[in-house]
Amino acid sequence: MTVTLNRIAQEGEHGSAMMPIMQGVGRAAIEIAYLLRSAVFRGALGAAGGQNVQGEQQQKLDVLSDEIFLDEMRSTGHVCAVGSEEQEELLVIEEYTSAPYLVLVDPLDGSSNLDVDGPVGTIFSIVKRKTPSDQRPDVSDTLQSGREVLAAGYVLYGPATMLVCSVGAGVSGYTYNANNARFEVSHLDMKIPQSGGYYSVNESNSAQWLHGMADKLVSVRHTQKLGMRYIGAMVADMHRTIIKGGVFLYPADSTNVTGKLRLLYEAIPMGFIMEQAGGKAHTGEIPVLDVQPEALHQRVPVYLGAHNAVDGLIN
Ligand code: AHM
Ligand code: MG
Repeated sequence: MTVTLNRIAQEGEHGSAMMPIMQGVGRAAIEIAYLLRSAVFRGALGAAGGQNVQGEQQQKLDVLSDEIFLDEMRSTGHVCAVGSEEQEELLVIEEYTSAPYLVLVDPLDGSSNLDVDGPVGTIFSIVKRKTPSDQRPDVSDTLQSGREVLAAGYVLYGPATMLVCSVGAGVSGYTYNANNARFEVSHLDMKIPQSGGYYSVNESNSAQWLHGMADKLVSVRHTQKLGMRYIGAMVADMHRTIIKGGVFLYPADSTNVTGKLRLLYEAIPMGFIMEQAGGKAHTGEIPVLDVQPEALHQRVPVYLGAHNAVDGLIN
């Protein structure tokens, strides 16, 4: 029998509550995957003409993916608000302001790969609201540490579209089967190998890295015999790191002293998945999941990978 995303309902303490939202993520993923495949024919490649809150050029596909994701979260009826990389403010879902959950999302991560038909992804996490259900949800509901996350995951738009997720009871990978329009379980209980694999980082920044990171990386890659791979899309680099081992990092540097990647919708969801896959997720100071968020678009340095590889870089 085909095992689909419905399997999530039987997992862990929060599986049944998370299942409808995961199904919504799955529907958004199918639509975004189709959008990506057909973008060139629909004139949907290229810049949208605006900037997001980080001052980055928005691509048309960033904007369209954001709309799709928000629409599918609305359709679940379980989500009261969405915090997105593409939206400066928290987006309240007016039809369901009393719903129990909020979703944090980077709808189209790695969008600089779009011009070269390279892999991109979606990253998300789900938290329970803190404000009472008869109040309007606000940004304070999003400022929860990774220890309070109920579920998280990512979608990888590669040769196949994969949804990798966790409800806090291990990590499973589902691959989209276009023959029956379903995500079918393809990777059970994903665990990162604790030796070997690759280091993955934008090494062109190494002269600006802080805390002796360039020397530490040379040492770790020699002692642990790591190869090197860098796709430049966090989802694809993380996915390879979980499957092959090693470490993905985006350290602080002299221009970006708090790193580049965003805490709430990049670092925390990926940290949650990495810990659930038996790996380590660290900022260089504390575990990623222990950081108490202060703002929706806050950034942190990240080191995600096998224990030895991460330890060699942060100690
Ligand atoms: P984005 O969310 O604007 O696409 O930026 C995040 C991406 C990550 O996917 C990737 O790890 C990183 O930026 C790559 O940055 P760089 O081009 O500096 O190596
Ligand atoms: Mg991103």
